[in-house]
Amino acid sequence: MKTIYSDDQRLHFPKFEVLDGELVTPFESPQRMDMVLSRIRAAQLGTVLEPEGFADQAITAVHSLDYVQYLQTAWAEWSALGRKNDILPYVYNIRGMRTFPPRFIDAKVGYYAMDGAAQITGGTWQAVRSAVNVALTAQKHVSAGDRGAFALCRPPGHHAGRDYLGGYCYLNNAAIAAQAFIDQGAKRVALLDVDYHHGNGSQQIFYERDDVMFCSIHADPERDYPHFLGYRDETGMGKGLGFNHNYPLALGSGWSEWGDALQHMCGLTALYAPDAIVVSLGVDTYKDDPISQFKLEGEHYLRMGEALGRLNKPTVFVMEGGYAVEEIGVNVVSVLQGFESV
Ligand code: Q9C
Ligand code: ZN
Repeated sequence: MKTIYSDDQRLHFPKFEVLDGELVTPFESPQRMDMVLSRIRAAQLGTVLEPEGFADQAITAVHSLDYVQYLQTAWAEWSALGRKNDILPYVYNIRGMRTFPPRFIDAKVGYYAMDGAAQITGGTWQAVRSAVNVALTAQKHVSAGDRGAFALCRPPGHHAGRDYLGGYCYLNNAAIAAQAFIDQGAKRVALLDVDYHHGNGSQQIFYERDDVMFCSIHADPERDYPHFLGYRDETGMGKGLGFNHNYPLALGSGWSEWGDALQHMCGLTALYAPDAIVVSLGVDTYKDDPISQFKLEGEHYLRMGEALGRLNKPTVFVMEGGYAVEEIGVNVVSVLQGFESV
């Protein structure tokens, strides 16, 4: 299987994040990509390719134009005021407030943010934009006949909604890849999210649509991030009703619970009969993940890949979370090898 990867994705590296009220070194680091790349090479998974370039149109098909322009210009507007630190909101656009798109940078920073875990730095736009190219290049290879391709995206994307960032995410790489299949003529695409956290951005983007089915297995949002979306009763709206499926699991869940949810999700996916599948591949479900509380073990990633492979559809894997840096490479590659083995 081909891997698509760009060094430009290293240009984003915020100085800190908040964990339990404390400033700590960000878990979402460039080092994560090194671990995955070195395992891909050691396991001889396949060639590692640079992304091609793609027009912004593929992005504005799922994100609002004003939001994309904000991401692109935020650092220039911020630093023009003499500011040197990474961009972090000091206000949020909460219930009952004015919701017109603001013009001044400080208002925009709060307006387009879901939380404070997605700072914008001087290199963020270049990294985020190249991650989109990585996802779209993988999509292009699959569209051209590859059975599977791996988009080693960073920063991740599944928490980014139509017009907001959050949870280390800026542009929704997986949603952009799914939409690209549709724009190229696919009738149905399944977006399967196996990251530990609910893919709130992906859910929002496709919530009222029946041409992209969104399914997510994740930590119960009552107890873990993103808290305000990802409950079982969110099943879609309008013509999207019945095309959104959430599997919230209790903290501490292991393979017996997780594997059951996967089996159910794969059953629904087979019935949906998609033309293509996009997998939001987070491996923060691992037992030793520093910010997560599921109990999956190494062998389970192979099982996961086999189950996804048995769906027997053209599949794009898009990297999301996974922070136990020593093991994320092994676990990601196990999923991809499991997929290829069936
Ligand atoms: N105690 C992804 O995995 N902080 N994003 C949560 C929970 C934000 C995770 C802290 C986690 C975002 C792509
Ligand atoms: Zn996650």
